[in-house]
Amino acid sequence: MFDTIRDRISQAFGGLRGKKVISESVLENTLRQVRRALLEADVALPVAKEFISLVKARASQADVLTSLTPDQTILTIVHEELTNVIGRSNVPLDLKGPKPSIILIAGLQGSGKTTTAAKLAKLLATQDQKKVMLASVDVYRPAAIDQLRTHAELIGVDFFEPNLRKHPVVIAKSAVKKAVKNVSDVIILDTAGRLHVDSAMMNELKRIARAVKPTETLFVIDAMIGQDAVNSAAEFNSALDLTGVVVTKLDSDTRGGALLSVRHVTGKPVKFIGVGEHVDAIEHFHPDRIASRILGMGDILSIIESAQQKADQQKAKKLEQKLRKGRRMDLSDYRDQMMMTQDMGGIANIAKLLPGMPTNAMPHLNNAESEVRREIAIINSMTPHERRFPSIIRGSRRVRISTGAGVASRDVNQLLRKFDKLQRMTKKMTRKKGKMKNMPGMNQMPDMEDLMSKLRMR
Ligand SMILES: Nc1nc2c(ncn2[C@@H]2O[C@H](COP(=O)(O)OP(=O)(O)OP(=O)(O)O)[C@@H](O)[C@H]2O)c(=O)[nH]1
Ligand SMILES: [Mg+2]
Repeated sequence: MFDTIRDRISQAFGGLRGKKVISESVLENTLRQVRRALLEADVALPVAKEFISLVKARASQADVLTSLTPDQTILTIVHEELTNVIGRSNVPLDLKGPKPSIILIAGLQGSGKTTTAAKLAKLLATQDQKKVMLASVDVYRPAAIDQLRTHAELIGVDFFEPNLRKHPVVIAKSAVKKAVKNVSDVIILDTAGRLHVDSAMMNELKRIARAVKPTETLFVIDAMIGQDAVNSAAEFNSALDLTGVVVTKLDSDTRGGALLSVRHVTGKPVKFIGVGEHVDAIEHFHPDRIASRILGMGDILSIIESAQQKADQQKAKKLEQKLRKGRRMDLSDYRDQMMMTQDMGGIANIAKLLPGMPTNAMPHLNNAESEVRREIAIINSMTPHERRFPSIIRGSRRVRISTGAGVASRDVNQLLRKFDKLQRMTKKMTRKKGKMKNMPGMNQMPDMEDLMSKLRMR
């Protein structure tokens, strides 16, 4: 997904990377390339134009170009504005009203309506434990009903058997009546699609909507169609009171234009994306994550999230409190910090997850990791008293510890020297700032913030 646009944008930013001073003309040139990348990805022209002008206005401010890291500041602005264009934040379905909630699915032929209806049914039934009923008013294609029935059976949700001789509006009403009787939480109404927007289809949809008053009216759009899809989105939006959009087929080799434009064109949030033919292949849409993907920031956010979850927050807090009280960090605290790095999967493993990690950085990271392991072994060989007062470690104690840890005496010395330095540094830091930004011991890790910002520039 988005491979081409990502490559093009990354090329555009290549010229900024690491620059300490960025002139107006370099900025101009970069944004021109970004604009071209967006248009090549089939992003609607007004969307691309507005996006670029917003970025330009913010990036041209003097404090950005003269900031310490103008390249990163500009990329942050681009990320924020791109997120804004595609929707700011995730907007979930609003199913809080009286039951049953009615979800009407509309869209052009083959856009993925029936598949999406089934995917949503499964999502709501399994994740939200809703009692779901699937119904179709697509009387034009006999196979359409069978297709939805099969899905309902496979997922294990209720299915409304329509009377195909009746008009779609009548079927829709009966389906809702059945859902009420059935005490369903949600009924999902699948509709027929046409190749192009035509007034007969739109009238029928409008009549269905008027008859059943849907809680959610979702427009399903095929990401592969590009500009045409965006035009049809505008037409559906003016005919129906859309509450959201589902962009499908994002797993295919799409250029991404529909996804990037549809929010701007309709003013309606993309609520879900379809990422495959399978009934599980649906995701809640998170604009910030998609923006990160497009800007080649990969899944950094997810990585940070999981690292944060794994890090032992309590231990870190305890140490911070201890240091704030003016007490010294000892070697047990240091060991806790080191073990936390290991719990997070090790430095090299974390780094491996980062997209575009330079391969020549790996040996260095592996070294850092084996050093962490060595240091933990050394500290494990000490007595609690030695961990608290490392200055007593000399002569025979040092020999005992190094033998116990299976390392050379100088490794013990090296750790002690390093720890002494660290202790003095943290003392200074806590005294100066009253607040610790970087946890001691973590300085062994590559500076993650720096690393991330470098990776963002790739
Ligand atoms: N790769 C991929 N294929 C999808 C996705 N969603 C739907 N499809 C496929 O697209 C084709 C059309 O999907 P349907 O759900 O039948 O589309 P529809 O809008 O109901 O079509 P009509 O009822 O004929 O208007 C099927 O082959 C689906 O498997 C998706 O997210 N990814
Ligand atoms: Mg269908």
